[in-house]
Amino acid sequence: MPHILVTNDDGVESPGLLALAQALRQIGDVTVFAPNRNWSIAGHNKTMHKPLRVWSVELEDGSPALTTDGAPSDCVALAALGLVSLPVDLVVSGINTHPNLGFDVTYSGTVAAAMEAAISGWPGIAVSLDDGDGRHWRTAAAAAVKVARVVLEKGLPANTLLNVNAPNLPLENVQGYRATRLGHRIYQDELIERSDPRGVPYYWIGGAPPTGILEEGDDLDAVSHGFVSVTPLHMDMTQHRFLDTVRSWLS
Ligand SMILES: [Mn+2]
Repeated sequence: MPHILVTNDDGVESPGLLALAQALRQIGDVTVFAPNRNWSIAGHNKTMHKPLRVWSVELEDGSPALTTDGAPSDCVALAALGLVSLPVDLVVSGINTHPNLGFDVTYSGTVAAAMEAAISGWPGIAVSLDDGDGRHWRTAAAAAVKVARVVLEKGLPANTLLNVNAPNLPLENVQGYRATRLGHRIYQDELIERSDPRGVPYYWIGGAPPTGILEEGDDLDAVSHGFVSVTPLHMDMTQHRFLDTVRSWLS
């Protein structure tokens, strides 16, 4: 059986993590190593300025897990440094409670864990569930199993990860799977100013959930039409088409 490392950014007690771990046990030996608190929207971290503690805990179904006060990406980094039994054949991060579409991937702790996997030379998959009424974990878990199965068989190119987003629908209502590119998120953030008990102002980034520009072929469009979106991401963020222009500026 392949060895699958499962992590997330919502914390070790998240029902999405449990659903993912349980589903992936169909196809591999699962080690769960996840943060002890919510790291959503915390991006890609490497904790180097403080010690990291690791504890053994149990998931709600009684299965063993490891947890830490580090970030999701720290879980993967610690695993790569030998904190779990090696080798690891695949890292799957999620199931995130909210979607990670378009620019969201740059904020996401869920995606950051899969990026850390890519940096460690392991295939990584981030799995997220769209917003909406109820939580159709089973749909996202089934998508994770399907994609993980293929990745275990075929592998991924170097420095590449997959970003999977499932629609929040009953499994039987899913329209299918689409390979997509990242879409264009529109954030509706608002500055909320309040005063603390001593009258000193503080600020919150508030506002409505993000929307986006839906374009055929992108992740936002696929999920909004009931498809599971699978976006290949690359660690090389170079804007290759702009490289010649920058070169010309410097000549
Ligand atoms: Mn999250």
